[in-house]
Amino acid sequence: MKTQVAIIGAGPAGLLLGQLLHKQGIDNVILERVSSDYVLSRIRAGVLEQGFADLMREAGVSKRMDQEGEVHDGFEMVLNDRRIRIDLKGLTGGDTVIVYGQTELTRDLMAARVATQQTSHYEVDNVRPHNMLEENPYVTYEKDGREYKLECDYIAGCDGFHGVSRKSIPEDCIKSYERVYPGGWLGVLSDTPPVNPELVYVRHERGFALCSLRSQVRSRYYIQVGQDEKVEDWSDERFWQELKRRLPKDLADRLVTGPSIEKSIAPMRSFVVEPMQYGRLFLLGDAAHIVPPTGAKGLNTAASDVFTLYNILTKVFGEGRTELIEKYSEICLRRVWNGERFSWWMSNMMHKFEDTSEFNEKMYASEIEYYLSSDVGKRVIAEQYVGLPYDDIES
Ligand code: RFL
Ligand code: PHB
Repeated sequence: MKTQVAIIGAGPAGLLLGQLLHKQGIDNVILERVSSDYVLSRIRAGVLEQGFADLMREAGVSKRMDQEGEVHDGFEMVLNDRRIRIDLKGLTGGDTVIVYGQTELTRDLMAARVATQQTSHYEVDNVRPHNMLEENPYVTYEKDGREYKLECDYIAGCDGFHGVSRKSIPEDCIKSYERVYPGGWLGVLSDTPPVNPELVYVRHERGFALCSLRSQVRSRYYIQVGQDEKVEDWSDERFWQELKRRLPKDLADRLVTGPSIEKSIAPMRSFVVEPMQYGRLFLLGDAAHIVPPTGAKGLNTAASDVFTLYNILTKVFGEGRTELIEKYSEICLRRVWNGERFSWWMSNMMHKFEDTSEFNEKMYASEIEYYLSSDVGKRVIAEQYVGLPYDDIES
């Protein structure tokens, strides 16, 4: 078997890259470890930057996102029970975000792949990239007990944080940077009307809380929990009670509770690997970097990697511009570190971590008070929340 680009992983990064390459006539095959249903069962991101939405449009898969996604002009931050609005549109001169679930956009991308008869192999085992420093790389994998070899020109490692791509790079050729936060986010999805039409990020003595949504009839709520907490110990009732305690009174009073349709704990980690490539293997999305979810930057940063690789490969295959290959990591990392900084900063400002000194605790409280009391401070938050522009690959 032969293709131009072998893509490992059918998360949003792999699927979006595959669709964009297909539009340019570049053949690609996706290899995914689990079933498509399992991929769709993972409840994750909900907030899309404009750049992400534009890429979905360019890929020709934006119909449902444009119909059903909600455009949000702002969001709220709560300090000491005071609700402060970040007017994204006003502060950035017109930029907004779209609330549309990662599950839904993944579903749209999978459907487009089937409709355009592109090849994807789900439930494959033992995926391994080979010959990455040579001109003829290939990927081996097993399906139903048989071994296969997929020859290709380039390999896109879109297989998330626990994938095989990053681990295939010799340790002395990459360096990683990491902060693991003590604690995580306990999330609940419920078919209840959201407590507020816009997202609400809450800083509270008992820990962070977030009120998010998927639509006007489906809510997504999160509370910060300690690092040893287990999801089994959190009944729905206990979750709603704790959430209410962290919300300002007016929101707590009008919170509509109901049975959870999904409940899970997401860890909080900041992680970056440099460089994001090894010969003809490129790392994209969570395979190369992780952010704590506070700034809503994970999926959006994956999308900017996709934008960069897609534009580079279009010129490589279309115009023979192979020298651009070497620029991939450098271009991506500039934006990656911005997303990392913003997510780290938002996390520090809004959470209570047990390893933060009392002094730093005071500094964070003072810093976020200062930002939210100043129009310039709010603008700095707004500009980063809507997403910085993508870098031109010729720059
Ligand atoms: P994914 O989605 O993890 O997909 C990787 C795919 O690779 C497969 N795989 C393999 N396939 C073949 N062989 C192997 N050896 C393989 N190993 C793994 C996996 O099965 C999987 O299908 O990575 P990708 O595509 O880079 O996408 C990244 C995003 O999923 C992630 O950054 C976001 O979900 C993060 N995130 C958020 N990002 C945002 O931009 N906005 C948000 O509002 C937001 N909220 C969130 C989030 C992540 C969360 N969790 C659970 C970590 C909220 C939460 C709670
Ligand atoms: C979500 O709706 O899942 C969500 C929204 C904003 C975040 C993180 C998660 O910052």
